[in-house]
Amino acid sequence: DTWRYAHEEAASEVQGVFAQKFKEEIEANSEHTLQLFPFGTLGESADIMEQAQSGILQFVNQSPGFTGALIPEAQVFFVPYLLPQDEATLQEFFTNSKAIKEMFPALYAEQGLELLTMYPEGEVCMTTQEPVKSPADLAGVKFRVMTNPLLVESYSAFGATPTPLPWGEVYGALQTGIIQGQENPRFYLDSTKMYEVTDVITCIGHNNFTTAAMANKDFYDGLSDADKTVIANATDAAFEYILGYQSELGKTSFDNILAAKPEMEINILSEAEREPFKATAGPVEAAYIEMTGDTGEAILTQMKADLKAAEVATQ
Ligand code: 6CS
Repeated sequence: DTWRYAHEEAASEVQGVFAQKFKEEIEANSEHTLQLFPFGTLGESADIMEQAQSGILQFVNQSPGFTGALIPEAQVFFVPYLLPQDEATLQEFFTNSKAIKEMFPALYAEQGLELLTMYPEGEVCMTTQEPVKSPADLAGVKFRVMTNPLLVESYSAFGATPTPLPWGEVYGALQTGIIQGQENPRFYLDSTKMYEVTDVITCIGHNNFTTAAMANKDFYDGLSDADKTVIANATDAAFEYILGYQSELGKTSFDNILAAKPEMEINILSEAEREPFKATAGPVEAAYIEMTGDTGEAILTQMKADLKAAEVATQ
């Protein structure tokens, strides 16, 4: 059969490279072919999710930033400073997390989705027009966030005026001044040329961009065991590949940006400067629990245990 797979980025970006690897593995090990639809070819993130839920698409890659509007518990990835910056710990977490492997699949299943894997895309940093050294510098800044309520909560706590927008509107909104800031992983600030429409990059270590690959559940449940094995193996291969790929990519992003725009200001805030941002973690976590109740709290507790285990395993 021909299976259709849509994702939220360009073919050459992290989600595109993951999808390409997945496709190669499926096609090398089965009679099936995969047709890939990069960002823009079938609409915004919300559109491709609808298409996957309705079965027009067999596979979709969507970040919790958008899935959080559908599965409130997925917003846990926007509790600031929950995920570590240490690369080895982070990779160990994504490889073995019980929250991801054993708890999230049931929540995705309720939405007609078979969760295949979650993986990291790199450290998230802000880009703005003016320097950001403290939450006070974000006062009055209309800051674009992905469309989920907890991210709105989080950027309010950072002092900004959060403005949820689909990705396709971000560049133009920065250009025309409707918004004055946005956040994304390092590589994406480079590949999407955010430096053309903002002047300052600020890293406060508050998050790593998480994304997820999934299948339409009815489609998946109807597959033979052999096909399910092919999909599981292709997922593992793409996951393994992307861990190293995205890590390497993130290391050169700022050099590329400075080469394209030498006057770009890049500020990595110090531990002391990060303190007031870190202080928002408690209240945002409380807002998350209020939004998601016992299921959300159980996931948060498990994630913290997984993160602890990952830290111990990589020491
Ligand atoms: O900010 C966004 O909306 C986008 N960011 C990334 C890194 N991937 C896709 C997503 O749509």
